[in-house]
Amino acid sequence: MHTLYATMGSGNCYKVQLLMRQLDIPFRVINIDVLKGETQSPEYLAVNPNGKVPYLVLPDGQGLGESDAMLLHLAEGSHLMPTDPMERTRVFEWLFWEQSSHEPHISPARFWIAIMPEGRDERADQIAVWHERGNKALRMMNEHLLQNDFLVGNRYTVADIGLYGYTHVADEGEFPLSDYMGICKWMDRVRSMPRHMPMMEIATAVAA
Ligand SMILES: N[C@@H](CCC(=O)N[C@@H](CS)C(=O)NCC(=O)O)C(=O)O
Repeated sequence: MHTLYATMGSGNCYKVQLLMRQLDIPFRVINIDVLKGETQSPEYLAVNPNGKVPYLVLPDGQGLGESDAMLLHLAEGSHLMPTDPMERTRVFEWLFWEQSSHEPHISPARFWIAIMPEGRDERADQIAVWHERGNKALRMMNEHLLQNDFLVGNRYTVADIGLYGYTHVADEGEFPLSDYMGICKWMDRVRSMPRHMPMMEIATAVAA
């Protein structure tokens, strides 16, 4: 069985859980509380020296970091991973873009606004930059989704799961999601996919 080290409320952890649920891959979750600093404990650093979640331990005991590497590994050979070379390249393009131009702005803004609001005031300048850059990313995604039902090949793929992770909670970071009609309609389509489960429900279901 796969073991996922994860923290509640993280889009990076959620997307891996969602993919495993949708592909019916059995897994267990070990909760690591980021807010309590557990990612930096000696015990956790012995598992994952990079000190981040998610971290996936495969059935053969190998460990894997980076949420989007996990998505690509788990989706390989399934209906969620295209076989056409150019479509596969587009999947990589969206997932690399997610980690370089989307998540690094949306995730910290959400963290300091919705999860640790006591740290918000002292980060006002940084939050303004995250808002500017995050909205730039959302505008680009929105333009694409006004013309296409899904990110790659006009069907639901692992790229949609990767981008859904933080996009669907961007409003918690005060990104005006309702202004992005292409994204809103895409999120409805993602939510209508078989075995979809919301972030907090999946965390509770697996922990139970
Ligand atoms: N690029 C990594 C980012 C992982 C990451 O930043 N994880 C955060 C939680 S979402 C974390 O572990 N923070 C705690 C820490 O850095 O100690 C991925 O996609 O998995």
